Amino acid sequence: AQESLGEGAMILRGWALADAEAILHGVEQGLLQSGLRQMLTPGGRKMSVAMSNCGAWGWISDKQGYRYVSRDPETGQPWPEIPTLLLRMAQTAAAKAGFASFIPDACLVNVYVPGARMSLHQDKDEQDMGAPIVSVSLGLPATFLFGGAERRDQVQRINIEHGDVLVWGGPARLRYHGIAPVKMGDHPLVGERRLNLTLRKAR
Ligand code: MD5
Ligand code: FE
Repeated sequence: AQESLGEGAMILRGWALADAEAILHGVEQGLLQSGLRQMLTPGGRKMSVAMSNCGAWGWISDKQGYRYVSRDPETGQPWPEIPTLLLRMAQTAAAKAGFASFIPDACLVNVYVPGARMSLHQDKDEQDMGAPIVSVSLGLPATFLFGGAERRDQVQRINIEHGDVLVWGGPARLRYHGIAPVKMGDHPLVGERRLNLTLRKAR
């Protein structure tokens, strides 16, 4: 099933279900090398979401700001590779939403325990705003907050579940968005957490 959320934004319900276990396994392998950490905002506050990355570029935040770096600052090593199945899935989802030849070079791994949230923001640290972002959600459900082009714009609340894939491109690429505090629960495959994998073209 696919639904448009407005121009450039598409939700592919259950698109990752069949591959969820294999994708989870691949991501967990990478986390053994580059572990999860709660990054600091430029203002010095610890984020509630635990993060890591895979791919040639990884997104980090610290007191110096937000940026993409080619090595994990915790290990000094390159980030682990994007699992092949995840990469292919993101490319077919992007193509389905009208973005052919999407070549992600970064995948931010976001892990939410109950109570973790992400406040309203725009993703604007990538060089090519013509490339979409593909987001894969696994585990506990969440309420996605989908705003507009301006912070003050009204926010839609959209329920996102295990296996859902969202593609954000074109006019949706720079819309404000966030995640409401994740509710307690226990997912049979993923446990007491929500994972979100966002595939991006950083450079
Ligand atoms: C999440 N992550 O569920 C979300 C999914 C992030 C982040 O927001 O920055 O790590 S990605 C949702 C997204 C990306 C780009 C544009 C839009 C939404 N949008 O226009 O709404 O952890
Ligand atoms: Fe975002």
